[in-house]
Amino acid sequence: MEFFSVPGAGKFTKLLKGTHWNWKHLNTVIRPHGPVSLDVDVISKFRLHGKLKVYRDCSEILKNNPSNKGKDAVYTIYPDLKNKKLVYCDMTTDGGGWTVVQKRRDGTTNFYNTRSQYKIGFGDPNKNYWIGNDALYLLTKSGNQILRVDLQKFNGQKAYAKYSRFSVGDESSQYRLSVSGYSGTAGDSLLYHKGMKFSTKDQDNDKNRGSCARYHKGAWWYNTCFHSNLNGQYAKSAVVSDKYLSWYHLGNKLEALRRTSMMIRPSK
Ligand SMILES: [Ca+2]
Repeated sequence: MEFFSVPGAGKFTKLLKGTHWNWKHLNTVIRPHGPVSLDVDVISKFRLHGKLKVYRDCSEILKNNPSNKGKDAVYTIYPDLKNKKLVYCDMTTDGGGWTVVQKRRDGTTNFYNTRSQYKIGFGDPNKNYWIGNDALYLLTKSGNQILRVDLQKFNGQKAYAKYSRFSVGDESSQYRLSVSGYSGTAGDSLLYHKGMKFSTKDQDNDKNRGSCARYHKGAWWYNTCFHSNLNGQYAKSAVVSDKYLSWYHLGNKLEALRRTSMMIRPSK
């Protein structure tokens, strides 16, 4: 029997409509001379009070929660304001609010990965990771991002390179690199990569007749081929070779580095 043809159903309907509940009729049981029983599925529609705070990047987290200053850690951001991503936030260096997009600490994470792995990102934000090229595009498309690259050699020496403008194109541009406004102590080893597309071992977008990504065992905005290769293989010592993560203008040689990080922050 249909719910609405049951005697008295109107009363129930009125009762349920008077509530703020979303409900659905499930079953009706009628016994001769007995009560009519109705099964109704009630889906509550309570609204959560208070705003769920969603932050696009580490600078927004710090701006809205100034007590996080100095607390470098893994935080949750929403680069497109919908999908979450775990990232490391540097809340200390140069005022903090930096979203770390690349980090190398040791050799426990493989960086010789495919186009699709670089697209979504990989690794552990606490140790070694790549944020993902789609996230890089989303976080830099506003056009006002600063990039800071921090490098450490195996002898402990530190250096940095800062760029006043940094952005990465979308997937259809093959994540083309825009970078300018260098300052710092490490030398400008990104200049040679300006305007280049991102290449991986399975997608050759470089200007070399061969594959820079395959030859140098990395993934980068290769030209023909590189002055920097921060996603190259991890070496256990300061070997000079074109296979490892290096930044040419730091010492004018391709010396394997111990630690690297790339991080971004809005300029205003
Ligand atoms: Ca090529």
